[in-house]
Amino acid sequence: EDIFSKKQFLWGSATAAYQCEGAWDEEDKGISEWDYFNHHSPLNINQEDGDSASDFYHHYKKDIDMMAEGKQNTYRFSIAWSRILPKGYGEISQAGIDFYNRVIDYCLEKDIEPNVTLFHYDLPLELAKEGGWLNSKITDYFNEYAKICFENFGDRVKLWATINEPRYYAYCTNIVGNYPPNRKLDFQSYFQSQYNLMLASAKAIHTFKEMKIDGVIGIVHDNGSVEIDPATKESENIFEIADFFYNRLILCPALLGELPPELEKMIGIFGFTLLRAENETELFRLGKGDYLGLNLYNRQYVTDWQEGKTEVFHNNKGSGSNNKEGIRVENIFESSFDETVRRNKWGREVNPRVMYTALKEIKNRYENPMIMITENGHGCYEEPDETGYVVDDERIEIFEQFLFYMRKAMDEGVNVKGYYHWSTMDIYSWINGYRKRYGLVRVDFENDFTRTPKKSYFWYRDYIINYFAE
Ligand code: BGP
Repeated sequence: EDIFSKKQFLWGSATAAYQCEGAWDEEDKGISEWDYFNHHSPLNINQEDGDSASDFYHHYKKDIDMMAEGKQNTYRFSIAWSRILPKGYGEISQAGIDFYNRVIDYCLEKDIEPNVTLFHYDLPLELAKEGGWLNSKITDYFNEYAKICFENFGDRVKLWATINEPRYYAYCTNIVGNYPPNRKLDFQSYFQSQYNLMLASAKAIHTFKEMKIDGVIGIVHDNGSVEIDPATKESENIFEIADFFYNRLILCPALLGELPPELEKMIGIFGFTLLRAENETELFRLGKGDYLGLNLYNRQYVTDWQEGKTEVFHNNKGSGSNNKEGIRVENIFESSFDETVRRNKWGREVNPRVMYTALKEIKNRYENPMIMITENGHGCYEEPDETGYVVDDERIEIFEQFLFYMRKAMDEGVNVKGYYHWSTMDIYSWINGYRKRYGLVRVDFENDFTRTPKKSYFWYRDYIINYFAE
């Protein structure tokens, strides 16, 4: 019996290793690029790090208990590559394998289906030193690491994702420059990293199939669904360009098993060169995923290039300013600003309708794939009362709207099999540290990492109960 018929619908929540585990150097864990960045880089603006994070490493039972009590039937988390392979390749850490075995087994004991992501930004430092995602050898390193995970956990884990948000990750590491290795406006590296990430994913998916693991595997894409400002003059052209920039290098390989047919044209427009694998056609064909994981927060609202030099607009500070977020690519296109849409303190659109439009678009353009919403949530500053309880009505309001639009898309035939709220409990936010909170459960980072469920936790629990009662 497969898990989709057993569970009917997967309702859960998600985290990522570096953002919640802590125990950054416990046992023989290797150092990741994020450990190094947060400890040594002057670009770590808030001087926070994930050394202890939410201390999930020692609190995982409590967190999984709370998922179960909250009626969640699945949990998405990632494996820290440097816990399994301290150097990224070579020697395996048994302590690392044991930790994930404990987490997986405890999930299963509580009837929580583990959904494992192999890579969520925390590259082993040794690999970063060898050029990271620009080194063409990385696709084989990743494949080896994936194979070790399949061998060790594939008997119990049925839901897998290779890589989290290759596009957004390539963007932050190469264009915005706020994620290590902090390259700025480096379009060449942006496109090459995406290509290498997709090739790595394809190889791992092929390995998974060859090993005949009983389960499904896919990749997780950030929702970059493109919408055109109605004032745009060359709307068709701009749509094609922006869609390539945000989506197509990921979605075509992931869902169709091939590179986008417009690749050569786009190489001309953006002016980059790609170092390509000789047998790429075969590799991408064999590396098509079983489903798409979609992290859905907002859309990409774009228009024609107006004027001015290439520039990125990214509000890292959470100061509440209402400035445009996005990019201007000189002579090509730029992000637009929609004044009518609500925004969070970080200048990002809070726009639940996009859940519906993105899902419909993917259904219509990519052969109606199986989809899981692997992340969706709302980050904000929060104050608990004296008992530690948080009345997060703002989160609940937005959460409800997102679910409404997801259900509407499902009613219209979009094949959504699961939903994971971001995040299970409060965790480290990559650039904004611990003040930007997403959790259904409050974590008191100053006080023994005490967990207190928020109002949204109970709201979600009741939502799930009602769903199954219908
Ligand atoms: C996604 C990432 C997550 C998470 C989330 C919220 O891009 O996959 O890891 O952090 O965004 O983003 P942030 O923490 O920057 O607000």
